[in-house]
Amino acid sequence: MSLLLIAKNRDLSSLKKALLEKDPNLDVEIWPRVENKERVNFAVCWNHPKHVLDSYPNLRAVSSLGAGVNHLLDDEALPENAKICRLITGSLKDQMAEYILNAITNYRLHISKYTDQKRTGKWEPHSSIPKKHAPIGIMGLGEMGTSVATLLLQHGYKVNSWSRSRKSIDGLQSFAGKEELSDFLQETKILINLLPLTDETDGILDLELFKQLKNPGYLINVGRGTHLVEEDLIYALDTEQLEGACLDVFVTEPLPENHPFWNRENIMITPHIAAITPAREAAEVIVENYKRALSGMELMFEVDREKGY
Ligand code: NDP
Ligand code: OXD
Repeated sequence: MSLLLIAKNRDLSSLKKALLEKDPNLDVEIWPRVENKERVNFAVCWNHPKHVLDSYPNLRAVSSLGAGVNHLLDDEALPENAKICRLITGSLKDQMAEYILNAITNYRLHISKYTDQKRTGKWEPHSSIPKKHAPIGIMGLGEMGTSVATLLLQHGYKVNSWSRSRKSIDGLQSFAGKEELSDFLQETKILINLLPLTDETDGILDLELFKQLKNPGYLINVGRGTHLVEEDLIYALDTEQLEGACLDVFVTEPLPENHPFWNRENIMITPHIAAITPAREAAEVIVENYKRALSGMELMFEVDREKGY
């Protein structure tokens, strides 16, 4: 029995080391050097080459090496009977909350304007946006969204959320379902996308949606690149429906050199780093799920294939 790690362009040696520290009896292999494919029962994948899973006949479960699973569910070779799970850890949730708080503070205090001004030696103060004029809307109130909402509420922000089912968190106004999306948007100035990528949410961040925000809105996209219709963002910025955006995920990653986003002062860009699973914590969850998969138990953070998250 063995556990396989598969990722393109990613060094998996520290994860292998952490797994063996957690359980020295594990047999851990790193793709593509796999001795006996029939022995592999559990695979951990991040942007794996499509169809590579075809050649492992005894897979009981496949785990994402992150919180998102769209890269797994997109793969037609995903074994039908294997369970699917994802990696959620305490520090992943903390990192995401810190990233978002920081992005909001940067926007309200105009930090990127001052960074630009420093380049040209310009001394020009800007009035910061008071918290009470910056209601926040979080799309997706799952593991990540809940952590973000909790921190923002602690910092005195007005927070709304939008999800499929209604949530109950002290101080938060929860909107649910398609029929309440417009009401949610009309209550929101700073929009945070933390939805999973599914057929229903692909392309959801478009001009029609931006138009409904309190004007001008601000967008933070940390979900997936294709949630956003990129040309609609440019149009919304040009027509001042949006004042700016902070983007961590893109349709094409790495963001191509000649992409128009690079030259926009009001778009903050980070290279998909909002929250990264630390190897030691990842190992804890993977080992637990590996054991559960071998004994046929329900997995931690198991994914519902029908829902797509
Ligand atoms: P969860 O599965 O825990 O939560 C998803 C949330 O989205 C739930 O609240 C769910 O509603 C809601 N949702 C799903 N579909 C719809 C829909 N059609 N309409 C309304 N609401 C919907 O996901 P996580 O919080 O763990 O992660 C979310 C995403 O964040 C990941 O899929 C990944 O893409 C991204 N991510 C990005 C990272 C980065 O570094 N940039 C790091 C980690 C995650 P309900 O609760 O009612 O089911
Ligand atoms: C994730 C991510 O899904 O890093 O964890 O995007």
